[in-house]
Amino acid sequence: MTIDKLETAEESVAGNGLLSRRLLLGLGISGTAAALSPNLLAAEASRFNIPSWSKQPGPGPSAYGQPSPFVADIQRDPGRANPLYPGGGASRTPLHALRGTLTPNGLHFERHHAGVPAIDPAEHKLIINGLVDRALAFSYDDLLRYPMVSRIQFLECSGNSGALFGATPPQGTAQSINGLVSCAEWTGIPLSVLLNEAGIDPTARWLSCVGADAASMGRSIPLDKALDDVLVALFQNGEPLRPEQGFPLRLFVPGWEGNVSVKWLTQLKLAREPSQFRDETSKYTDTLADRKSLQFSFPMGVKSIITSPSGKMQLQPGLYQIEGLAWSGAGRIAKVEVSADGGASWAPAHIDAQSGDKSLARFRVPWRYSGAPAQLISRATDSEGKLQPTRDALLAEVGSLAFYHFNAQQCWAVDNKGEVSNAYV
Ligand SMILES: Nc1nc2c(c(=O)[nH]1)N[C@H]1C(S)=C(S)[C@@H](COP(=O)(O)O)O[C@H]1N2
Ligand SMILES: [Mo]
Repeated sequence: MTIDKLETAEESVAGNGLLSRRLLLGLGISGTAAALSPNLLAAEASRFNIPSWSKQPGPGPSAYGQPSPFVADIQRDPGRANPLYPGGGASRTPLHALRGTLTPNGLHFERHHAGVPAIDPAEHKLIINGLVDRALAFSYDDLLRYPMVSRIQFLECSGNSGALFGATPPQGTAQSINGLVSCAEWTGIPLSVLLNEAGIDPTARWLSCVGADAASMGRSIPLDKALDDVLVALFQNGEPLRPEQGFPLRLFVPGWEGNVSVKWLTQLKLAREPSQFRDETSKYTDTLADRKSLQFSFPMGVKSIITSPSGKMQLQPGLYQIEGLAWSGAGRIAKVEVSADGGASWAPAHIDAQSGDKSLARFRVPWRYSGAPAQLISRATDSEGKLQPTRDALLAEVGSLAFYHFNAQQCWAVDNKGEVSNAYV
């Protein structure tokens, strides 16, 4: 099928080149792949060229696999170390370079307040005390004997995309602006099992959770959430947690800001009140316009980002897949819409397999870039019917002193030279 014939199969569904998602679903439209990669070679041209790697055996099996050296540039972005804050900082997931919905363990984002402790699991204990019938101490081996459950769920730092609160649009990539979100299969013991084993005093309302890192990171979570769906996670995508993610064990609090998923977990203390830890008073509170602070804004709002095309990419006129990720702390993603004209009109995106509640969903929609300027925006709706707000609506609600929990619609502007940059609309 020639490209000309394909044009007739392209069904416009919204302004500035957005096409029906049917184009990407393989519904008998041959030639779509060729239109997406205009440099596709005819098979004859390369048929007799036997590459060197086909002529002799390669190295044999290895003890622990590594990514191909040809994709060695797909890396976390750890930013610059701050000597005043040893071990502190974050590294971001290269969202623009990945596909699917799971983040490989080596590329899961990191956020550490005092670096990664080198914990010997044989020396580590998880203690449950406070308002319990009997205080308990679990070794790593004790915990490994418990029945475990597995769930595919996202983790997002509440500081993710925080630069978008700034007065001028920050320039960067999907990784540098939005890369504090990842998704993994977390396997561990339901926290309720361990708390019930200690025996919960009926007056207990809160759970104080402390990590064994030098930051002694502590957070308080309401007991009803702790008993609902929180895990003491020991495995991540099938292997023991990486040290960066909290080896030997961490709390995993589905749908809530990443900070409460305390890594290197060592103590759980039941109490009547929250502990007022440093990380829930001086930090991780939302400052409102009147300079009062909202403490304990736990759930992450409904959000989506376009990962391609995204910041710093360079486009040529032609057919593209706009694709990205959507998630919500409230549950599933019900719908994602994409605009190419700054929000004037919207096309429904196709949502690829979504692993379940509070997992990342991948969406895509075909788009013909004519070479004229475009403003690409996505907006998600979750299973509770919540629509991702515009930036203006979010700012009107939380004020301009806010820093955490940015979940507004984000715009990538494509100019008439095909350069993609971040823009406010
Ligand atoms: N003990 C401890 N737990 C911690 C942190 C920390 O510095 N120390 N950082 C928190 C923050 S701010 C986030 S966003 C998540 C990040 O988890 P990750 O590094 O596995 O992505 O861990 C949380 N748990
Ligand atoms: Mo965080």
